Amino acid sequence: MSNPELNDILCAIKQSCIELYQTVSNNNPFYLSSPVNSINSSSDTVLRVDLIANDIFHSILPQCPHIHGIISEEDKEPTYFPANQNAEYFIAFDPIDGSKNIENNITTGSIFCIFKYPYPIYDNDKNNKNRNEVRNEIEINDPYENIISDNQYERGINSGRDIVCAGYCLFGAHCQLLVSTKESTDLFTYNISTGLFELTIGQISLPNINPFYCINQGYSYLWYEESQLTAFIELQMMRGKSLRFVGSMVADVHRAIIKGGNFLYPSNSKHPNGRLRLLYEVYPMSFIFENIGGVAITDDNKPILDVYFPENWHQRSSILLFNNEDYEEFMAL
Ligand code: FDP
Repeated sequence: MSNPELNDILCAIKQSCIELYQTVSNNNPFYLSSPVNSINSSSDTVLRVDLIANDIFHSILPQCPHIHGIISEEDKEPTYFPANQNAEYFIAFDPIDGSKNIENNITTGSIFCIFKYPYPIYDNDKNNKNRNEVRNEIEINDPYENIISDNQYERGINSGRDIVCAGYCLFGAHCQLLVSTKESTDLFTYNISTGLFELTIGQISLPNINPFYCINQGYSYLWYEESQLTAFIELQMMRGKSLRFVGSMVADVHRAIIKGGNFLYPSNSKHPNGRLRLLYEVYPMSFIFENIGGVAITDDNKPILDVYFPENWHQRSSILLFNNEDYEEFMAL
């Protein structure tokens, strides 16, 4: 990577992922998946491995001088590092996605996205101007009713378009890291004997084949009737496509990236705003999908990366990830 600061940040993320991979591999899965009697800020039951994973990232990331602050799905609010006051990057991450799959030995993974502040921290005029412009625009035409909190906009982040790098690390039969920037999306596999991530596939682009569709179809009783989504699923079934749903978003999205197909997690009557979290799951996967030639939209057809940075750190969102062929079919319905 040509940006030395991003390189340093990725080194810290890699180090965290390796430590987490070793922890997951070396501990009893039933111990890791035991609940710790608490609910996190996203209202999910917290498992021991969620806490362990979060602690690992929290202990390693502050050591990188380019990181101004971080927030994870397990945190109530962001942590800012006083020693890195003038740093320009902010990281949102899901320390271990799919953690409910740990006890049955199914792939889980860490997901992250790195925002670069549009303006340096000392440029308050620009930051205020930017914030006010966004606020006016929202008041005029925002159908999503997202209100901007001054706190989150103090450094000028507007939306997912301010992400400069995103990726995930899979903990499965192999430990694999996917890193995506506007320039390139590359997949690396961890080599236990060298202790390094080695390049497996460079310059990934999305396969234009659709052997599978991927959705939790068990929730079809909660879907909105006669929607574009239900019509699309009927089409998949009529065509005899195979259904795949691992139940770890990170593994389901990875399959679509490597073997083709889509990933669909729509809103429903139980989760009218969607189920997955915008900052920790939805933005990063959308950034990756766009970079490799795919499309990422909400179920009312808004490009996800255009959705304003959330007022609530744990805001949920619907997410539909398509390759071009699937997208065209969906839009024609
Ligand atoms: P998990 O709670 O195990 O972390 O992040 C939420 C998530 O997993 C996703 O990885 C996964 O796609 C989804 O939950 C599965 O939830 P449902 O079984 O309710 O669809």
